[in-house]
Amino acid sequence: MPHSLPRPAPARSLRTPRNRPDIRMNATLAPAALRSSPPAVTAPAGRLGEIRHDWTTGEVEALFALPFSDLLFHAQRVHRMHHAPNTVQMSTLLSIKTGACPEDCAYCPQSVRWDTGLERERLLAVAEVRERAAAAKAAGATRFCMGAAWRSPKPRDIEIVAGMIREVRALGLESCATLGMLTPAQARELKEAGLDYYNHNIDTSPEFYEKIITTRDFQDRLDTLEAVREAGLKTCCGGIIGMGETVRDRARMLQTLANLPQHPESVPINQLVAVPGTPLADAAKVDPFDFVRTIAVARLTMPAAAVRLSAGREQMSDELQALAFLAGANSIFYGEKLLTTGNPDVERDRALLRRLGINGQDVVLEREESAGEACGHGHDGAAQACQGHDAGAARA
Ligand code: SAM
Ligand code: DTB
Ligand code: SF4
Repeated sequence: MPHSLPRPAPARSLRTPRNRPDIRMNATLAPAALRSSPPAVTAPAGRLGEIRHDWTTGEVEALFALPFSDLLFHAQRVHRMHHAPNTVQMSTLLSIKTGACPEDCAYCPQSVRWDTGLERERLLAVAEVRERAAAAKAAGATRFCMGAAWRSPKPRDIEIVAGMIREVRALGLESCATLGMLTPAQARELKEAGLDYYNHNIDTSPEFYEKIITTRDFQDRLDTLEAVREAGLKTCCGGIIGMGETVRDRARMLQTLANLPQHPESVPINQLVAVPGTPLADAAKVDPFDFVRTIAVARLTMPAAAVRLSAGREQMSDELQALAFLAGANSIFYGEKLLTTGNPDVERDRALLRRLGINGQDVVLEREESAGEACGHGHDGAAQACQGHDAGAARA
């Protein structure tokens, strides 16, 4: 196995500061007081930035244990090897079927087991979904994610959702769905309808899972993820921080994701939204720096994935979100609502992104991309930012 940093991906024109000197201070130039100090940055391993699937728990825990600034430095460096800096992908969520879910997920306001005062709603009509997707596009989102409070969809549900996916794609948006467990045949049906991403979170470590959900097991989640992959869909898979898990659980969750045969293209890191009525309503708050550490470790263990600063942003300061972007987050949920709980309003997000000099990411839908008609900038990957468009893509 190589023990040096891999070269940046050659096909992408990222603004990696290749010509700049290493920031470690040359001993002869350093002020006297610093001369005997150890190097400013201690690399935890020589393979950072490499796409790996053999992470040990100890290695991931060691990343969590790094001094905060060292961890963020490494994460930002790896981020720039694989991604356009200052670019964030924006997805808008819509709950297409709300509440009365038979599962017992302890964090979820939509479980029928908890009295959260949530009003249940039937599956929305395709026309309404189309309207909401068009509004999301007009506001600047590039992906539309449809979520349903199901354990698993029925055949008729899949037919209707397939119609929604077709409408979303016809608007020029990427499509994502999260509908619970899928059979391989259902995953293929969704792919045929034009679905780009399937969201299915492992939520936490294999060990902590049964403390949070008893109506399905960790292997059920992995089985659906495999069906989704087999169907040729991109996966969106992450978890929740703040449910009473240990740092080891966070490490084990990220290790599990990083050691999948293929990394998820998208890794949502949710901070628990503690909803009154759920068993986790009074869960202890996460130290914000520990949340940022989790983002950084996701970036380091899955260098090419989009890491989403996901649920919980409404409760975060602008400064904390900026730190999360520095740690390698490059995707957000955009729009006033997540599924049933709040999210920052678009004006606040636009202002924040503008203040930070962050652009919304442009996408070229896969089918258009292969035809090479959409922008003429020669993209090499469906979800890659178009550098040629970046300047004009500032939705903020
Ligand atoms: N029912 C489907 C399932 O569980 O896969 C799809 C919808 S479910 C709401 C999607 C994800 O939302 C969950 O896996 C969980 O990670 C996240 N989620 C749900 N409630 C949350 C909360 N209160 N705080 C943070 N994330 C939450
Ligand atoms: C994900 O990881 N987070 C989103 C999305 N995938 C479906 C959902 C967050 C839900 C937060 C609680 C709610 O709004 O109901
Ligand atoms: Fe149902 Fe999904 Fe909520 Fe669990 S997370 S209760 S499966 S909607």
